Amino acid sequence: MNETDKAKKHVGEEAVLYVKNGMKVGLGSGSTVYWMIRKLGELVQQGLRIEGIPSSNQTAQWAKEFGVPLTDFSKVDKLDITIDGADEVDLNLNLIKGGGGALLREKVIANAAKELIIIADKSKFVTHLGKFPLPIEVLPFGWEVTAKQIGLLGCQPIIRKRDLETFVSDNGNYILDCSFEEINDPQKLHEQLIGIVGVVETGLFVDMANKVIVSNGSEIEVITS
Ligand code: ABF
Repeated sequence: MNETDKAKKHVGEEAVLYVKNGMKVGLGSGSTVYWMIRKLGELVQQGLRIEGIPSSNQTAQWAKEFGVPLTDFSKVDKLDITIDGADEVDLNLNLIKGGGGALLREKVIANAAKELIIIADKSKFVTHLGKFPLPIEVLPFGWEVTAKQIGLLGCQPIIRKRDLETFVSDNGNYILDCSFEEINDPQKLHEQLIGIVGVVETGLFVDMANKVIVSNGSEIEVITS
């Protein structure tokens, strides 16, 4: 296991310390979250009583595999905590998410939670968001015209592909990866983007994270907003 993977495992396993009996837990997506769900499964085996709401089909599959009970928003109004990964974290704990394509449901579970905890290896930290191409979920209908309007804001949107086919999110939408290079005002950019018809959601999570648990592979640091 390389240093990055060690760090992902480290923060993933550390995050479960924040999960208490009886909690409703938002389960994020991605390879860091994988370690969190695996550990949560062990705790459930030992008697921890929780229910999770997954942010992707992949996460739901891992939860089933590791024995983490699931529920849904027809039975739950508020989540106690959501734990999720990120692609970039800035100095104000604003985030770029969606590299895995699950940003819309990730934002729903983040928004429904009393507390959002982000787990990240050290490499995710940046001074300014934007080096990582911003994922934007768009309606398939007319995506070409939506992409042109997004482009006017200073990027060249690239339609995400997987195995040469257009990538389709769990919600049946497309993802545009948009390199802005340096995002100086994430809130403003999010508002401009979400105002474009055809944009379903952006991967900018502004002022949402309460804590970021970060590791370099050996040491853990917890940064609180
Ligand atoms: C999710 O997983 C995403 O928002 C983000 O794209 C990704 C982080 O990836 P990983 O944990 O695999 O590095 O949290």
